[in-house]
Amino acid sequence: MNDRTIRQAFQALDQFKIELPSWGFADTGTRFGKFFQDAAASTTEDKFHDAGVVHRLTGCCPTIAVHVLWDFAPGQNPKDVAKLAKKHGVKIGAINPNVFQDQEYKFGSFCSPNARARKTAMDHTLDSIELGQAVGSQFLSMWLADGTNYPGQDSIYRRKHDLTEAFRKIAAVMAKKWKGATLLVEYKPFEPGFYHTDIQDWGMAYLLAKACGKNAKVLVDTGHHLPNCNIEHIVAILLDENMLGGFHFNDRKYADDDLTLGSIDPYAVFRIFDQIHQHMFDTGRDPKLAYMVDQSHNLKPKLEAMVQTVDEAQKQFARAALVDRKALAMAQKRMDVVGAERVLRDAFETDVRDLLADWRAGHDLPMDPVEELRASGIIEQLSKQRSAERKARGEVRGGSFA
Ligand code: AFD
Ligand code: MN
Ligand code: MN
Repeated sequence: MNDRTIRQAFQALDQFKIELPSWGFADTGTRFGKFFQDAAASTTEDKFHDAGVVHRLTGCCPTIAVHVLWDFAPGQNPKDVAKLAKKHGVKIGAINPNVFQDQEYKFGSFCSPNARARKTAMDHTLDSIELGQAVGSQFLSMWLADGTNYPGQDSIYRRKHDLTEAFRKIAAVMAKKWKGATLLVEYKPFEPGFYHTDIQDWGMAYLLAKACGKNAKVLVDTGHHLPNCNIEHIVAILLDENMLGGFHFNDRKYADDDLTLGSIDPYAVFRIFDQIHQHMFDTGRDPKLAYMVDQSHNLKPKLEAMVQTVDEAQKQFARAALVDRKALAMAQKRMDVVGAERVLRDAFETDVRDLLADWRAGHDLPMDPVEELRASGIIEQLSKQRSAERKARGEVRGGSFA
């Protein structure tokens, strides 16, 4: 690695900010049950505290995505929540309305055949826009669980029309009341809908975002793809169309597994970042993507899992910055297939731990944030403190394994 490539990687790391998910710090589980962690966050302030810990360890996580129903108490002044975040060294990032857990959404939210359910979803989302504007957020991140479980259950056409009409209204209200904010349209192939999901893939999300207008873009959740899907191809197409809004980072082996990024396929992560760097090389333009984590764990300690994901994202992003774009273009022009592939593999196989350590040293950050967290005793201290707080609140959770 010569000085020029190291400088290139350092510049890439300087720009690479990763937003943390508030829900990633609290106890969650699978549909088969939750396994509690004593150190897990219970309150919104706990989540902000934990995000602040991750940001201080990594230096690249200044914002936290919030879930409206889980992080704001009814009637609470959103500015007070923003102040609480600031107290812990982070700012509120993307606003996630919740149109999937209320009983009313049994047959869908914006796509429901029940007009009242559609209205409830719209009212909640309009409230979320007010909230986002009040806290100075830049993104409204929409994920719907809408879909059906059986052939014939509902009209796919009617659902598409109602959905498009609703999202156009949301985008129009944002353009008026929340200038500069972006509507992120997230897709997911299945779950909880097991026959069809109304926003099932990148194409449907693209159509919907396009129908909304200039302030809507597609959100790629790296876990929301069917097995063997070529995600970097989708990323390249959306980038080239200026329709990629950002990412939810996690990894998958089978479905929406929400595993830590790169734990299953680090080369896939590298290839996604390679397409972003290639786009910036080709166009000279930074697409200003919203890089966000979306993971939740009950086996790995939550804080460790979050720092691991951020460390992995930085590692792969730095590697992708090392690709010799000129040599790659030359090999592609000569149709030198092995030569082109070797340019990519040279960067992917570069051990960037020392480079990352140097970048971190330059920012007064620990060389290895995961090791620093594990040696710090923070998790043990939080386990004690939060167990005592739960007890004082009379909260009984049926104990926890560790
Ligand atoms: C679930 C959904 C989706 C959404 C996230 C936060 O699958 O990824 O972005 O919850 O609401 O993981
Ligand atoms: Mn997601
Ligand atoms: Mn998901």
